[in-house]
Amino acid sequence: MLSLQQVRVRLEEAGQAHVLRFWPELSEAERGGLLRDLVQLDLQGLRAHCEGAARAAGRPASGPDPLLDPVPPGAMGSVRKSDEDSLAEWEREGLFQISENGVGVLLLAGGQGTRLGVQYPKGMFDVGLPSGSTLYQIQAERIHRIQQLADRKHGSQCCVPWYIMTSEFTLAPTEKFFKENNYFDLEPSNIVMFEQRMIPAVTFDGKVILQEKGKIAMAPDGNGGLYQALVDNKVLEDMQKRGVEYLHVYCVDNILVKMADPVFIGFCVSKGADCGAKVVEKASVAEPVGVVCRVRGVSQVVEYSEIQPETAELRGPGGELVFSAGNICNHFFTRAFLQDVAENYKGQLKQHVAFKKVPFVDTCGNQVRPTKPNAIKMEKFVFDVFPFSRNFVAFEVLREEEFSPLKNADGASDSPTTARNALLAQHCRWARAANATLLDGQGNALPAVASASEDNPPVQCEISPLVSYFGEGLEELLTGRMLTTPLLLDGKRAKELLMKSSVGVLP
Ligand code: UD2
Repeated sequence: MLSLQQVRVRLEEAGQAHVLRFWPELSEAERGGLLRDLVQLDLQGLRAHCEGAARAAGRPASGPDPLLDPVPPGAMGSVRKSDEDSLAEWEREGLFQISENGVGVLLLAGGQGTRLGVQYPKGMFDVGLPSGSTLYQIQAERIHRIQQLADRKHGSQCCVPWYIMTSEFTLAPTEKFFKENNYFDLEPSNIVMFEQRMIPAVTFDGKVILQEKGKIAMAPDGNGGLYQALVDNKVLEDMQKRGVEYLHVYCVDNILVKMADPVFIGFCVSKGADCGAKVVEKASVAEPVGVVCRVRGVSQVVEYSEIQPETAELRGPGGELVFSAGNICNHFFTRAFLQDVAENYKGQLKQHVAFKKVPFVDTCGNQVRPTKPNAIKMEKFVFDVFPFSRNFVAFEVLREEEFSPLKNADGASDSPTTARNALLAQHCRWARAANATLLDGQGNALPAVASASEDNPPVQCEISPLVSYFGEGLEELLTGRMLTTPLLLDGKRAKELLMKSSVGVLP
């Protein structure tokens, strides 16, 4: 461990001596904490980091827009445009790989969820479903079910390990939550939590910000911090030990996420891809999703915060958006590709600049809450490795089946209400496709509504992923049944239904 003197010298060399300005006033505990934080920092890299941030702040934003091209239609797979046979073949391939223990899932859960405004990790959020399930619970149940589907088909006893990238903010509460929930009945040794790095927020002139007299303002290094975190925490070695060759990486807040989706995995594997991304058609010009496109012929994502408005607004002859392939933070990687990135490319990832309001102590030691952005946070993005891929594929999926993110509090788009409604509407469709009639409390049949909204919420019909992952297996439970809502079709209820052979109204 470095001594205070050594830290002081390094801070001076990095032009950051002010960080110890309040040292004489700090308690022993505060000194210990600050020293620990400083020792963990890459002090040698700090100067370059701060200067880079300051330079970036001084530059006018300039995107690569003139060089952008949409992904050619032929280069993109699509659920909508593929025939039943191809979809079935990809699903078969995906389930086979899962049954061979060849597939893992990796959750990006290091974000702070500031837009949603909760003080705990987003995965712990309960969107108000009849089951009261949190996002973590739903995801865990999908892992159970996909393992079961692969086992039934192949007579295996497979495991889909769940890698979870957390940050200083989310690790402890996530660990505690999983423990309290008995790891959602998954085998704890198959859940691997690890932490991404944090980096300091800096002022526009490149000075590390003191959030308190004895505390530096730090933030996670973006979801592209994944690649460094994989190395720091020996995750690729763990994958290799388990025989995991394919990884499905996804973001925490999409309530419809199909984890280890066999169709997507099978599509990517059969195309020989080393890297892939699911996309949905953008819903509007301003939808906050990156666009998958090509820059000088190389596939990559241009993030919503960086695309020029004129480019985002470009339309084709039929009025459709030219850049319509919306990134939904669902990525496929082979282990070999991740290894290549870890060894050769992770240092080359672009640094993205975000301007934020970060509370700080001024030179006199007063606490200040800025009203306009005063700080730069540098972030890496998980998709910035796409240009290093040798065979990148994009796969377009149906929004109503696969994408409803929870980003904001109620009252805005992508909220708990929109996420809840998207899931319930999907489950109503599944129940009706299985020929069930849904009834209200008075026994009246409920009509199917074309699209749910806040004023016109979907019927309360929830199907646990333990019973069905993508609508499969519901006929034997539901066909010809009249079911009173609110309905929660969980494992227990499914057993009851199986036992009742006669068709009738069930409470
Ligand atoms: C992400 C995508 C965007 C679009 C959108 C869809 C990126 C960079 N952008 O934007 O193109 O697909 O999602 O919902 O992927 N996270 C970490 N560590 C961090 C920061 C974030 O693990 O340091 C996680 C976070 O917990 C979440 C995911 O990354 O699971 C996406 O982060 P976000 O919600 O801040 O991303 P957003 O909505 O700006």
